Amino acid sequence: MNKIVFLSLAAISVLASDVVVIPAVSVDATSLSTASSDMVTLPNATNVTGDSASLLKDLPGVSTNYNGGIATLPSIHGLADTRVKTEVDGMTITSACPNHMNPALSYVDSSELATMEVIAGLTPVSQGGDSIAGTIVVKSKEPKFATNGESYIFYGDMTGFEHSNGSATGFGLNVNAATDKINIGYSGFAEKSGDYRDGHGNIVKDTLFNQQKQSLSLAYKIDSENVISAKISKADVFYEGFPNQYMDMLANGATNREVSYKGRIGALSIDADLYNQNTAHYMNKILTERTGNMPMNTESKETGYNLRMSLPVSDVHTLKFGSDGDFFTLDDWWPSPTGTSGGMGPNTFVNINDGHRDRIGFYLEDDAQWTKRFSTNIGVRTDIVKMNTGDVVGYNSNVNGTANDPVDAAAFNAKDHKKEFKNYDLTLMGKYEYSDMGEIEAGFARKTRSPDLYELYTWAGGYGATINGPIAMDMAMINTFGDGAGYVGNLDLKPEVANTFSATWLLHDIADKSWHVKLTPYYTMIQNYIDVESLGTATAGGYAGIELLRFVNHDALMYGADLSGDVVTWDNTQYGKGTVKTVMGYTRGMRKDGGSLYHVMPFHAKLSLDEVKGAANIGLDVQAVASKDSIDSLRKEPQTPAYTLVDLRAGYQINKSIRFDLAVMNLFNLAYAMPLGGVDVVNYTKTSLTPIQGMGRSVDMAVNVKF
Ligand SMILES: [Cu+2]
Repeated sequence: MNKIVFLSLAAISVLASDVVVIPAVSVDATSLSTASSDMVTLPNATNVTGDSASLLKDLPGVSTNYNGGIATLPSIHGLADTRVKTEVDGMTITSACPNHMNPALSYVDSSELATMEVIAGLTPVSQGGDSIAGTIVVKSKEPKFATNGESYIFYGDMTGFEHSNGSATGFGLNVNAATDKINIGYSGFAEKSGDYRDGHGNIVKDTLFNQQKQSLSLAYKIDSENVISAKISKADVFYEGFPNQYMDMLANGATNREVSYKGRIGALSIDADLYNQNTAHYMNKILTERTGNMPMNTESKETGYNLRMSLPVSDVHTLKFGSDGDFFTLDDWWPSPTGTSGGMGPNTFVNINDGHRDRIGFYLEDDAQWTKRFSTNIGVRTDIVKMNTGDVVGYNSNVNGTANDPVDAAAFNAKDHKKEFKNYDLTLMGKYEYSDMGEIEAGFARKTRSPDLYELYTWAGGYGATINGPIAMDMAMINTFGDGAGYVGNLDLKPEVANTFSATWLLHDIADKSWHVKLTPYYTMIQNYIDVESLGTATAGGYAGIELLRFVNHDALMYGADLSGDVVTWDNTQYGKGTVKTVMGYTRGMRKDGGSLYHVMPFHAKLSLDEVKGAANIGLDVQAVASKDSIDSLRKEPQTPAYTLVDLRAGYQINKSIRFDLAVMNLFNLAYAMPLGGVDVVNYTKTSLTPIQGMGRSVDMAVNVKF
């Protein structure tokens, strides 16, 4: 376990990176000698979850946007979703849904993972591309092989968990059998939850979900330095409610295949992945939660590769170079629920017809260790993004005098849809260890993200039609932001380019063991930030009163700082080891021509006390969040009041293989509105713009058995 964690840390030695180690029952933080990385250990089987992105929420620089029960969107320094580079075992998985209900991390459960690492500050180009925020790197457990003359090994673990709030239950199983050459593994995970209750005891409707995942893996150890592996995974969500969307997910099935090679030829290290995912996504309304019928389908096919190489060329320089490509096609269509009568028929509404987004990237990076205390990382990369889409059609030309939407469809079809973006990124940073107790890393990064298919190609309401009730409904179906508004794409969008200046200052005791403090200030100017302009307020139909918005480029500015630290407060045989930890963050984001950016987390701070004695541990977390006063007026983002949550945790390692954990989340059953939850359009009216209420008290239990 330690070795796996250590290896993945060594791969990205950036001062501003942070790691969640899962489940890391036995990992000792001090075994990780790279002072350049922090890690957050989760000595708690209650952290086994199918919503693995939620585990990142306590890392410096990270906050999370509510997105259903199991599709949380991580946000780094106020930039979320497609702006964050997310890599799962070397793969890029793109959301195949106009509301981004199935982002990359929704396909992994934490029980199969070894590490989740976040680079919140400057990102080396080898870890970047087609993103302007930081990078999240998620790695599955590496296969083990029989050693020391054993003919085979058999190992694995299983976790069962239960959360009182929402009556959630889940089960994860990992089994591996290996000889000294071959490892065969199986992982299964199933999880189900009902609607949770808020701090007032009210049920928050449409927060339920039910999912299942399975994977089979095969690894072959060619020799001590070369391993080739293959994995096939099948993930199914049977239902998932989205109270901040007008639609729910009623089915999401994805099949994923991957082949990987990790090894070394002479001095050259190679890390290569080839992958493919097919996704079929279906939205409608969960009828126990809300009424209506509007079938919406999305299908995507994604194929990609990732080739990373590293070669030490002198005592000082190591060259890193490689290429990655991602080839994504998507269809998005809405069959008529009413046939020939009514406004949603007789045609099938074609939202995106054979959309393509193909990206190919190349990078070159120099890691130089000039002296024992001074190192630099300089890199350039280019990404070429080609996009195109076919012709579209609305539900009808004119039924009952409310056409839906021949004018926009004809005008959109008459335009050229083909786009090519040639982007380049640059990273320059240096790290100086100025004493045995302190080091500083500082530099500059230029990063670029091209628009996604929905931002560029969704068309209803944007190409000349007078927006009537049915068109406002079409627009409300496009909303990756949970803000209750309706959106239309824009063929003229340019890629967004972030220019970031950032520094990370790290202080620690001489032994680098008993205390650490890390401060990361940052300042980012974003040219052509993909934001919105108002097309007005819907005046007719079932969506009257909602905001209608078009994606447009705006220049924007973001700045802020993260502070984190930990100190061992006592360590003796009588009381065990006590550690106090803190994480706090402040971010401000604004459009240059006025107004605040959407979904920027207000100032927040968390203080944790952990006590470990022998086989037992207890912990207390206090999380304080300031009121959200900086809001995006274009999206009518609601303000949210300040709140403080208290969680209690306890765990006991019964013997070598069995561990029991208990947590009481939101101990005082506080009622609070989530600052990044979006607006609740299921429990409240569409136009009341009421923020989603957070979860009230929950008693969570988990048992983990290793074998
Ligand atoms: Cu969806």
